[in-house]
Amino acid sequence: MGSYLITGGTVVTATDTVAADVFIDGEQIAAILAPGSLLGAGLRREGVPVISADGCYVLPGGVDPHTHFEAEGQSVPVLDTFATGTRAAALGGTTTVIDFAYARPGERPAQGLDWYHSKADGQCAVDYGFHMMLTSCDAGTVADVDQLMDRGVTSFKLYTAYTGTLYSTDDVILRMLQHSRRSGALMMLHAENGPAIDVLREQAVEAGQTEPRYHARTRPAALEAEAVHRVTRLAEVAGAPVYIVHLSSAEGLGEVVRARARGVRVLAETCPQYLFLDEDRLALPGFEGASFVCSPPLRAKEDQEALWKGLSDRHLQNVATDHCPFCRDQRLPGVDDFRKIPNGLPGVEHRLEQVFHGGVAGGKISLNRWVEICSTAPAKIFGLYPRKGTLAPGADADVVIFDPHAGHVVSAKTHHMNVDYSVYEGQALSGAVRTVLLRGKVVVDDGRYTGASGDGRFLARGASITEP
Ligand code: DUC
Ligand code: ZN
Ligand code: ZN
Repeated sequence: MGSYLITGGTVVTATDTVAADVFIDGEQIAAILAPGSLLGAGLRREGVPVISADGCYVLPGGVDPHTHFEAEGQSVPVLDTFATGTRAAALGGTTTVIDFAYARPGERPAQGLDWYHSKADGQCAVDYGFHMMLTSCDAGTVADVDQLMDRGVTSFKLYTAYTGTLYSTDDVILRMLQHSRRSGALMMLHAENGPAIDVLREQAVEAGQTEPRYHARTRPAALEAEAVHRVTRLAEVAGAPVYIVHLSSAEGLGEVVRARARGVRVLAETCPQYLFLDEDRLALPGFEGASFVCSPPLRAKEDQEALWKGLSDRHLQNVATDHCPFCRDQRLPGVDDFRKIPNGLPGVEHRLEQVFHGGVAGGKISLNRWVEICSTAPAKIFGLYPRKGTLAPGADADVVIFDPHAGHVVSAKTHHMNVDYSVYEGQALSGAVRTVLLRGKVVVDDGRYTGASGDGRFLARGASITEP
């Protein structure tokens, strides 16, 4: 690990946009100074390598707080491993991921965490942490949470959907929120009304409505909004913050906005699929329709506009990918029965570029807000800031050099995720990630991967900043 001087770029953080040079010493940022001043201090004579960022933005590495690598919880396994998925993340400028660990039936969460460490340790191309899914809560779960907090897992996912498997009842959710208030753990909620969805699914199947588009019809936005309302009210009663994962709809967002107006500390993420894709995709014939199944489902075009506004108005804090890819063969058995299609879409590689493209180039958010949404806010919310999420002396030297004038077209032929199709096939993105450093090591050089599996380290996370 040596030193680098990044020159000629515009340094962009959540708060500032300045022409500056970045001096990296070992794994950390050593200094950010006026252009040329570090060279003038004799660094060139000392042989410090210079990376030119002329015409580019220089920003903190992306933090994607929602991925599922090597997950086995659905009917078929996710094919992206920690090695392949994090490599794709690095190529897209994401230098930290937080994946969802879970315990297998009959095991405690601590065993689930051991299992996830055995999958990820030594394999990752970027730094990584874990959330823990809490799915069969009992009297011992509070102690489980405390134990995991001591091991650097400080956020936990509960479900109001998937009755009989992942689902938690309101009493469990309230108790966990009350505990989170005491312990500082952050509860994350998958907010859709599972029992009501079960009724709609049963009725659709009885009526012979089993094509992929009925996946969306049986999970309407009203049932997301209902669950968001309920869990934010429970958080209000508990006096605890709550984080809504993969928020997909204008109606759901409305409940977030109302809860925040009441003073509830609600944080929420949306995902690229809800910003760029709409429910019409599910009506495409055959595999095409099946290839867009995720939960919550894709919504209407108007929802996309509302979500962008939510990001710009700061009611939504993060864009996370919920990367959970399944290939064609894994989806085909569900072409005539949506219940058999595994839920989830690929996307970990494109988030930074997509939010720049749709948000900054699209005139919806500022450069600083882009960095905040993709890096700073998730680092704060998930206990990684200021080590991650900013460019400042002492922060990890996770740096992205982003060329706003370059561009590329997304395609399964050229992406690096281990999945044989892209839901964004043909999307022409303005701007491209050029060079990426992970703790001072160049892992992407001019678009080519130069890192190695095992470059990434486990991140034991601290307490959340819930007012980022
Ligand atoms: N929730 C997720 O977070 N990912 C995949 C499917 C789901 O329901
Ligand atoms: Zn979920
Ligand atoms: Zn997910």
